[in-house]
Amino acid sequence: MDFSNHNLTPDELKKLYVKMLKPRLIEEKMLILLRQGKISKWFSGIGQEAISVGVTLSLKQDEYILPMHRNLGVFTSKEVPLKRLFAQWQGKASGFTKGRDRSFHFGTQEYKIIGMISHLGPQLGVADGIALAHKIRKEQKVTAVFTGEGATSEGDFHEALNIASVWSLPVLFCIENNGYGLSTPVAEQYNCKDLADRGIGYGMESHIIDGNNIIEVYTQVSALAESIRKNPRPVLLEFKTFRMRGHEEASGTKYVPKSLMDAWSKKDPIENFKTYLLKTGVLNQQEIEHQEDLIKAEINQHLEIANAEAPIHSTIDTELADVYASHEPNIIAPKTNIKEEMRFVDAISLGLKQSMQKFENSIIMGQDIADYGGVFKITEGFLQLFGKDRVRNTPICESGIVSTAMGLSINGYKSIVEMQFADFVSSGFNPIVNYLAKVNYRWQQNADVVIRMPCGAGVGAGPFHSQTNEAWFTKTPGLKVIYPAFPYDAKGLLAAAIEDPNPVMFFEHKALYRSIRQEVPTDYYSLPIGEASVLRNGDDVSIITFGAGVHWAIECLDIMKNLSADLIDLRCLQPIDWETIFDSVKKTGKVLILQEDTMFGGIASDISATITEKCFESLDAPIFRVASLDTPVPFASDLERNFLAKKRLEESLEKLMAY
Ligand SMILES: Cc1ncc(C[n+]2csc(CCOP(=O)(O)OP(=O)(O)O)c2C)c(N)n1
Repeated sequence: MDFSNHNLTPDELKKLYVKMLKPRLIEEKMLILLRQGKISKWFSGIGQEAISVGVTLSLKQDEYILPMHRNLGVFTSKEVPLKRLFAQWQGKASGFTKGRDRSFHFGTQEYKIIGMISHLGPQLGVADGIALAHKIRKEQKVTAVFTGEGATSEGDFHEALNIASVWSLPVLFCIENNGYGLSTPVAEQYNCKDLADRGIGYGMESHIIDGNNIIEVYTQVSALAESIRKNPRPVLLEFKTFRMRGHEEASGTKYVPKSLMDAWSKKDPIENFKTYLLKTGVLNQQEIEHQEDLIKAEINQHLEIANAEAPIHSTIDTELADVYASHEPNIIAPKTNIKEEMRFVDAISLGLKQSMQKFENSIIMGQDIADYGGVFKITEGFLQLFGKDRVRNTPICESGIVSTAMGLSINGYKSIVEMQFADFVSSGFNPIVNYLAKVNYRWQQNADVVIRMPCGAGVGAGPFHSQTNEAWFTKTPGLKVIYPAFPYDAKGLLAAAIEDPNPVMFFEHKALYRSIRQEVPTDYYSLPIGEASVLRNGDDVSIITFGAGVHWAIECLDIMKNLSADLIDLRCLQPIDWETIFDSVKKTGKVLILQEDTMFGGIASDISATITEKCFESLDAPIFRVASLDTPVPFASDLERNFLAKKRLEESLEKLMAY
C-alpha cells in the first residue's frame, strides 16, 4: 500500500492515524461486551475505518454527513461524546433517541450527522434535499452520503443520483464496496465491474478510491469537496474495501472464501498505515501505545458513565407527545371581508400561492408543475411568480423526491410535493411512512412536508388514476391527514398544513376540482386542523363522511326530505374530531359512516369501532358503513357507478332508519 503520495504534515498524519484508531478500539471493546451478553447486536466496520474517517475529516464541521451502519468513524471523527453513543446503544435517555431506536439509526443537528433508516436507500435522496437547500442559499457547502454496494440495487439509489445530476446538487455519493451485502456477493448484486461506472449513465463525474488507504481517501475527497464547494455538482465515489466480519456479529462469515479473507487481512487500513508512520519516523512505538492507552481510558470512563445511567423510564403521555413536533397553530382570519366565488381547484391554487408568498423558505416540487402548471393547472403561473429554485419540475421519481423533501426540512425549508395523482404515491410510500412519519418520534427532527394528493373516482379514470388511498396513511402514526370537501375548507386547511411543521397528506378530490364552487375569502387565512364541520343538524341519524362523500350525502338528504340528519364533514382524518362525532351519536342514536374508499380496512371501520366502544349505550341500531366495493376502481362508467359507495347510500339509509 502506497502512502507516500501526499504533502501532509506529520501532525496531520498523526491525526489521521489516531482518528482511525478510535473507532477500531471502540469496536474491539464492543465485541468483548457482545460476547459477555452486555450488548445485543453489532454491525462491524473493522477494516473500513479509513473511509468513514477520511471522508468526515474532508468536510467542514458545519457540513452534513449521512452515515450507514458501519460508519462509527463518522461519529467519532465528528467528536460525538462516547458516553452519548454508549447510552444510545443501551437505549438510555442521554443517547439520541430516548430509547426509541437502536444502533446508528439517529441523527443529530448538533453534529450535522443525519443517520440512516433501516431501509438504506432513502437517505441518498435526503442528502439531495440538504444539498439543494445549501445550493439555493448559495452557501458553498458539500453534503456527503454513504451507501453500501448492496443498497445501490435499490431504486432510491438511482433516483437520488439522477435528481442530483439533473439539479447539479453538491453531493458526494460514497459507495463503500465491501464485497458482500449480508451474504450476497457483489456478482449476485450487479453485473458490471465497477459501480463507479454508474456515474456515466447519470452524467456524473465518478472516481474509484482505495478505501483502505487513508491518504488516498483523505487527499482525494478533500480536493473533491473543495472543488464541489466552488462548483456545485454531484460526484460518485466507489471506495474499494472489504467487510472483515459478519454482516452483524451473530451471522458470521462462513460463506466468505478463506482466500478472500486472507488477501484483505493484509490490507488492513490501520496496521499498514501504522507501519508507514513507524518507518518514516512520524510516530514511534511508545507514542502509539500512549495513544492507545488514552483512547482506552476514554472508552472505559465513558462506558462507566453510560452503565451508571438508569434505564429509561417513559409514560404513554411522553411517548404520544413526541409523535408530532409540537405546534401551537396560530389560526389566522382573513384581513378583509372580500370574497369571491371560486371553484375547489381555484381555492387550492390561491391558498398555495399565498402560502408560498408568506413562507419564502417554501419550495414546491412535482412532475410537470413548472412551465406546464401541473396536470390540473393548480401551479399555473407559479414559475413566473416564485422562480425556478422554488417551483421545481421533478423527474418521475416519487420516492427520491419525498426523500429530497425530508432533506429540505432538515436544512431549513418547507416543501410541498404534488403527487401527479394520489395513486402514484405508492412509488413514494417508503420514505413517507418510514422516514417522514417516524423521524420526530425517533430523534426529534420534524418533517416539514405537505404532500398534495389529487385523488378519487367518478371521473372514468380506471384503477390507477381513481383511488382514494387515505387509509394507507391514517394507519401510520406521525402523519396528519386532511381531506376537505369545499373550496373554503380546502384553502384554509392547506394554509394550516403548510404552517404545520409536521408531515401532512393533503387529499384533493379531482371530481370536486371543477364542479364545486363557493364564496371564499381572497385573503390569506387558516383553519384549525382536526375539527369537523357539522353541515346539517337533525335528530334521526348521524351521517359521518368526508371528501366526495359529503356531496353524495347532501344530494341524498335533498331527496330524502323527511329525514332529520346530522351531517358531519370530517375535513381531517388524522387527527380526527371525536368530540363532534360522539356528541352527534349521543343525540341521534343511529350512525351511517360513508367513505369512497373500498370497505375493508378503511377509516369507516375504525370510526365505527370507536363509536361502539365509547357510545354503545346511545346506539339504537348497528352502525352502518357504506363504502365502495372491495375491487379495484373500474373504468367504464356503469361499472364505476356500481363500484362507488354512492350507489348504495340511499338504500342503506332507508334500511338503517327502518331498523
Ligand atoms: C429495504 C431493505 N431491504 C433489506 C434490508 C436488510 N439488510 C440490511 S443491511 C443489508 C445488506 C446491505 O448491504 P450493503 O448495502 O452492501 O451494506 P453493508 O452491510 O455491506 O455495509 C440487508 C440486506 C434492509 N435493511 N432494507
